[in-house]
Amino acid sequence: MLEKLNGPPEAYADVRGSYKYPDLHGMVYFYEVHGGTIVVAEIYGLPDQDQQYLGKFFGFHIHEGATCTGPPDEPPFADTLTHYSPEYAQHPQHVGDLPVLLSSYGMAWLAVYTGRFFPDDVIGRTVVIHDHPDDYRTQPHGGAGEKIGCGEIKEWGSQFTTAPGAIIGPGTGLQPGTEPETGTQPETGTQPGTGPQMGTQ
Ligand SMILES: [Cu+2]
Repeated sequence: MLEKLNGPPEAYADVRGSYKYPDLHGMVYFYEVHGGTIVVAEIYGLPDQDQQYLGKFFGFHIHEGATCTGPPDEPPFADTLTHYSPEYAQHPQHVGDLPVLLSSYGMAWLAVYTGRFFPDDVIGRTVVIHDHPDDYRTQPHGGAGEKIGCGEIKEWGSQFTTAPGAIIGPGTGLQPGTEPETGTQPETGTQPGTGPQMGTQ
């Protein structure tokens, strides 16, 4: 299945932190493969400052809401609602339940296969990162705590046709030089047809 990652994904989410976590950012990619989806997440700026070497675990789910918005008087990303679960299910049997992220010096990279959904099923929903690990028991959210990061899941390719300023890449609020291995390179996946470059350069 690994060769699938050399091509473009079917969907992606551009993840940003809440106002309390302005350094948090990254990308999540969704590749359709083998009756399901490979989810690849590359996230920077996770809050593990007091435990950088060991890192920390952060809850990571697909939520059913479509946007990373919410009323100003509510906790961040309230409109992401609850875990994506087309039919009633208990946690962690929601379709959108995923393994936790593990950070190291604020960075996390995760690849996981799930047969619970196809990329098409989650376009128009959101990925959410929480400040605590998921215990995979507590109802209904795994005790994962506050929503600290969020990305809206969009069809791959849509980022190339939207208005200037909406395009992923330099000048969109990402901070060049804060990502250890990329330097001044554009964020991955900015060139049509090439797909994200998973460290294959
Ligand atoms: Cu969640």
